[in-house]
Amino acid sequence: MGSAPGGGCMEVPDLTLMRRRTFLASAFLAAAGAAAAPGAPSPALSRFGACPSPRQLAWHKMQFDGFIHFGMNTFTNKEWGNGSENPNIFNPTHFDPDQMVEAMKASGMKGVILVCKHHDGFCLWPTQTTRHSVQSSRWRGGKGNVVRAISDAAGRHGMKFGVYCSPWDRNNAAYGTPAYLPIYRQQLTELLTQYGLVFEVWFDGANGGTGYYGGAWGRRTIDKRTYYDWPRIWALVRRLQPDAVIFSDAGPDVRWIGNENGMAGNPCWETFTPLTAGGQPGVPGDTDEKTALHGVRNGRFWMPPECDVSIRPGWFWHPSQNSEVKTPSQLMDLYYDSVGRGASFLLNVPPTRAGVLDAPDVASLSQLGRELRKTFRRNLAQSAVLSASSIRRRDAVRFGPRNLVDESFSTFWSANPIDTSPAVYVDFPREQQIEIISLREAITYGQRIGGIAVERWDGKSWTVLATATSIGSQRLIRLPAPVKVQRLRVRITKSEAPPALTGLGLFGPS
Ligand code: FUL
Repeated sequence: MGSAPGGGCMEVPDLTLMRRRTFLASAFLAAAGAAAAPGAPSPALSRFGACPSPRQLAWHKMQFDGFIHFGMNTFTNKEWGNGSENPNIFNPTHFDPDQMVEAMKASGMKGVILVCKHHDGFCLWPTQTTRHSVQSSRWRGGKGNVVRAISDAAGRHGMKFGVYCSPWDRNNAAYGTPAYLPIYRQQLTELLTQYGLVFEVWFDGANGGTGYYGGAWGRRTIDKRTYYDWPRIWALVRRLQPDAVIFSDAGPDVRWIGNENGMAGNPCWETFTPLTAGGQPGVPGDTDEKTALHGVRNGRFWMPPECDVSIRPGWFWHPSQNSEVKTPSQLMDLYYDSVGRGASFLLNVPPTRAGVLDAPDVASLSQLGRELRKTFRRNLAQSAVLSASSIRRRDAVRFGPRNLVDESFSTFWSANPIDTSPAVYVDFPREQQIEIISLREAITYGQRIGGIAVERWDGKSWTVLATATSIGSQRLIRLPAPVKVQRLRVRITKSEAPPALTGLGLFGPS
């Protein structure tokens, strides 16, 4: 018995494996011999396929954000206003942005995206582009600014801030004509220049139709692909907020998952080729929902999915839905079905007419946060001996399995390119109970892994506890029941390039 190249773990007495190890060991030595002189920097791992941009990498780290739908509909008890609403109706009596942001933060969210203008066209900030805004409401004598208040509160509580500004505007007289386009760009310009750093700009896909455009009821039909001149809008966002990701049905940076249930498909690839838009990214309202649900293996673009869903049946607050607030356990399931499949989870929590989050919603958020903290409190893998079937360049510092548990996204374990069955071994000093397994790929280098098996050593042989295909930014596996293990391995069963994993988490029952 020897130790695996990562050092530390007991070898499995399997002859085939031992033969392969011997072969691998000599191959490593040969590779090491061919390497540059000692002290010379080794080249970085080469990237595979479409890879994330720095702004996408920063977004991937957030994983869980809040959405706020608040506006005219809150007061009219509707989901879609038609553009004829009287601005005076908007009058929250106890508006408290800190209460909202604090409750969201308590759930584990990292950012908050505010619907600054919904399809009814009412602007929650004092825009120069229309009178149909908070300026014309009696709220705070027309001096209120919801965008300012929420963005400031986000800043105070260490949350990032994002904006949604509906392209469709059922109030604007110019909607559907070329004259609306500079108005819309001006609205975006105001939002992207006056409220600090924005982490995400959310472009909704609902487009064109009936409304009270300029006061007269009518239908305005537009071509969603050409009308808005999206390339010009993307360029504007890039210029004003270079670090913000742009969300729409098909990117360019983040794609819609294709449903409003908060669930990603399984598998779910971070890469995508938006075929409905002629293979090009970035047309809101234009996607193939079935394909978006799973993404496209080796797709043309790194375009990770976002799963949006409301904590209530509606996006806006309706008193009749007070008893339909999702429970902490439903929210936990959604977390596993989104974050746990490499997507981000965007959970809408709509404020009441008073301008606060409602008690049942706050209770669910706080319980969810407690549950998440409890579940992921202690990574048992940190106290285990970690080893690997092989280590890239035999450089255990840069590429060894210890990097899997250091909580850094920039260090990772990578196998030697000639390792045909790469695996990481986990040896606990004492038997442990595990229930949740977390894996993260080093996605800077692309989505490489296409299959893994988590196996438990029962003293004689390996038994499979779980398998998965896509990993990406994170894969969370919940075992049906806690399992006792002393020795475990994560075997990469399929990979398009030498695998590179940045995180391995093993969590017991909470
Ligand atoms: C949809 C909109 O029509 C809904 O009202 C909501 O804003 C949701 C997030 O996106 O397309």
